[in-house]
Amino acid sequence: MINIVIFGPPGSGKGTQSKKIIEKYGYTHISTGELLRQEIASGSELGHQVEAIISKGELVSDELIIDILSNELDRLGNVPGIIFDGFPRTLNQASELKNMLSDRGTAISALLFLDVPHEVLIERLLKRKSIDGRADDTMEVIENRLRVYQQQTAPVVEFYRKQGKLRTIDGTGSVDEIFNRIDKVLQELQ
Ligand code: B4P
Repeated sequence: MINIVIFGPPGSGKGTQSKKIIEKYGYTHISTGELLRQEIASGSELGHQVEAIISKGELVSDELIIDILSNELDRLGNVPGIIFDGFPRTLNQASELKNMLSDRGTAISALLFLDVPHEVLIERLLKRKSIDGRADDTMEVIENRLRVYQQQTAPVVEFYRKQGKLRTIDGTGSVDEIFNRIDKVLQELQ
């Protein structure tokens, strides 16, 4: 079983590249951002709580997201491969993921780190705001999401570097150019 983490700051193209990977390799996509947006759309009490956090650009609690992810893994059962998109976002989530996968007899194969400069991230997210109107894509919230990323999420890279699983991908250029770089790494893992 191949388990990939697609990783990078907000707007680095995790969701965009995940779609391309799934098309070619047929892996199962788990996007914690999508799972949270579904919870919000359901109108549940939990969804209201989640909405208040996401709209400020903060992370939801590790406890909540680990719970959601663990349920999702149980629901999926045995699949040939998984792309974790937007998870882990803290060191605690990274070590919990290691335990959850080891309990299921598997492990992360590689973390693909999409490396994109700050100004390109802001440009992409503001463009998405004008197309999709996502509530957390306003300038103020984007700045906070990038701050939260630097403080809480960026250290996750070291966790995987130490295990020899870090693969850094130049995340600039066209969607297809970036995918070709990712594809080379994935072919080595097959
Ligand atoms: P996510 O849904 O993961 O949002 P993201 O980081 O903004 O998205 P991504 O990097 O996937 O960007 P995309 O491909 O869409 O999370 C949303 C929120 O949920 C978080 O802020 C947090 O509050 C919460 N959350 C999620 N997971 C959590 C966790 N584990 N723990 C706690 N909280 C959690 O690309 C962005 C834009 O760029 C798109 O419009 C795309 O079209 C464009 N783009 C992509 N590639 C491009 C390219 N090469 N050139 C030009 N444009 C490009």
